[in-house]
Amino acid sequence: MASSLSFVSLASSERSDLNLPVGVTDISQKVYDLHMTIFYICIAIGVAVFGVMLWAMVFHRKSRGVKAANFHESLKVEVAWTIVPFFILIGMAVPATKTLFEMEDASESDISIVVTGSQWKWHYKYLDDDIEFYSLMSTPMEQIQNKWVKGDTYLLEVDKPLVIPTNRKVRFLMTSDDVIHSWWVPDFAVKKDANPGFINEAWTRVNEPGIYRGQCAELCGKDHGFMPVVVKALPPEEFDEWMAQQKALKAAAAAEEARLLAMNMSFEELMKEGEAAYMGYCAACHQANGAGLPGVFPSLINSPITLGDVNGHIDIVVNGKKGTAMQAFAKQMSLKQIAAVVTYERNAWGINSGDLVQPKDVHQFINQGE
Ligand SMILES: [Cu+2]
Repeated sequence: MASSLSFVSLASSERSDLNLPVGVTDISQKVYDLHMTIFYICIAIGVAVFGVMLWAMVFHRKSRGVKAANFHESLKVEVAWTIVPFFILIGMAVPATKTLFEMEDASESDISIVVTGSQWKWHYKYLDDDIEFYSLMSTPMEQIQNKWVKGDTYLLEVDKPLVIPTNRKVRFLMTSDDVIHSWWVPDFAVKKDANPGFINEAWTRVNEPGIYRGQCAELCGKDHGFMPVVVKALPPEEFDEWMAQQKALKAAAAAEEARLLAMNMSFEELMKEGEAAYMGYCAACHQANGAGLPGVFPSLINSPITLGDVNGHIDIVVNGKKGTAMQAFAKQMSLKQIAAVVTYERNAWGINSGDLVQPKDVHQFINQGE
């Protein structure tokens, strides 16, 4: 009884741990229907074959005194067991081929996205809009190391999901930077290998807005289990808004960077900005007079940092010093503030080295490793 109940729920429920998901696209629905059709055909064949076998074993067994028939080369039987499977296979192949052709037809798409796998992250590039970004798993290390309680989306969460519109045909162009990966989102019925040097096509048209999760489905190295796929499907108007926002953010970041890198600040300007930044970020520890607190926070006057190599000075502000209270300020301060504070510390409190550090110098330092 229990097994027949679970069989019913297996066939009818939308979400089952035992069966394929129905998904949220017409194709995923077709794949699901196809899968169920074949499944029922298999059940029918199984019941028929084992039924005849059991019937023969029970009612025609030797202990009942039944004598085995003794015939050879029955034309009727041989024709039947050739013709019947032939029609069964044709019956399965026709709908399967139709669905496969549809899955492969990425033509007349509304938008195209290049999906590039690399060890161990996904990169998405919207071809029509010149927007691109990496999508990295965001599950904290502490959960993986069993130090924190694992969330519902453990190993299936990313910092920046792929965003696509609903009700539009989205074409994916899959490729890879290194080894073979496979981009897989079960709810879309899309699973396609991403091969280095090749481009594979796939497509989807999502009916329901929502967040859909998948994984890399090709064993691609030690962190294969740590490159999830997360897709956010937005209604078309919201997608267009999101895209406009991405473009505005990109333009703003480029303009600010270009402005900063093109300018040379004067010594006075750097000292003024530097003093303000110093008071804001540094004086709490190193004190307003740069003398620090003996035994607790080092003095900056007569220090090997402020008197030494400029790059070493930029380094300690940008990257901090591990194991000490000196933080990395790269993400807290702007390029301009870092340049100004380094200039200030090299010219205040009677040091007067005359060194000028410009935002572009800090930029160059930060990017030299790339
Ligand atoms: Cu992979």
